Amino acid sequence: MICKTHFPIAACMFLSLCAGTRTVKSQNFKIHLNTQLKENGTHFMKKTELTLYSCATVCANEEDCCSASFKTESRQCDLFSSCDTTEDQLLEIAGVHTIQKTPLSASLADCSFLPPDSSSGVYTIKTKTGMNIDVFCEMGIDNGGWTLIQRRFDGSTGFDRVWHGYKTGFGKVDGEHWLGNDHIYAITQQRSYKVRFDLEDFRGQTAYAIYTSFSINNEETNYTLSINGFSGNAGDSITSTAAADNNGMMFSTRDRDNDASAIDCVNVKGGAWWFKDCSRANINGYYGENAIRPSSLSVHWKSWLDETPLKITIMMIKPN
Ligand SMILES: [Ca+2]
Repeated sequence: MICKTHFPIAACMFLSLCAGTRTVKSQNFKIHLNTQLKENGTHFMKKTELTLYSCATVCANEEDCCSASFKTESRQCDLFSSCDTTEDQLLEIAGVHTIQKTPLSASLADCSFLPPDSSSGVYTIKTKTGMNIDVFCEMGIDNGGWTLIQRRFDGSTGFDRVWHGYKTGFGKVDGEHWLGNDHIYAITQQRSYKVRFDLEDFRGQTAYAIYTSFSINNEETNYTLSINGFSGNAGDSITSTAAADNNGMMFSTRDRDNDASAIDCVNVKGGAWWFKDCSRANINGYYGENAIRPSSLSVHWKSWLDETPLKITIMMIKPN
């Protein structure tokens, strides 16, 4: 159980508990201390519970429970079928605490906010800046909680896009896609993030790379990349060579050459990236097992399999 306290007004926690053989749902809560709701809707259950949190767990497991009150002295846990989330509905009463279910998406700043037993899939996150973004949350790899930035697996989505496409994102979030540089910026401004690349070639070989620090700046800087701290078994194709060190580089697309090369890197690498002169990582290149000539245009990760085309690429982030 993760418990984030924002006393004295409210506490927020995730519950992920097991009660016998019952399926226990996870739920996000707001907890108001020494406060009771004026209107709690229909009272439908009264129980004795040891703690405020076990009372919240009971509410989590009841489909019809929207709010609960817990009296610390008598340990009485009352469940109600509705609730009003406005602050002026609260009465100050010592020793009574109000538990309110809140919509899960309202508190999701990225996929790491999901309870750990959540399924991989599409969720709507809301950034600190108020931006609602549909993202794919990967909950099965490396302890889950990863927010996808990029994914390719069948070549159904073209990645040869202009600036505006990479700015706003393209493809389908539950399929092949680029999340969008404005979205990546909004997410990575919130906390300190790491990034993970998962790669698979057409023979089924897999490898990964993790960088402990990852963020991009805003469009005024052409989404300048900050990345470092490599680990993994794919080798470092992002920062390992001086000529092709992507750290600190601006983003380039077919219609915007912001690289540090005399040539236009997009012409030799395809796709779009934080090219320098140019890049050894090329996950936004041209997709295909055999058809890509020259091979420098292919989807590849040079430090792992040189310019061998890759079948699957995933780029995803999670707070450190
Ligand atoms: Ca250039």
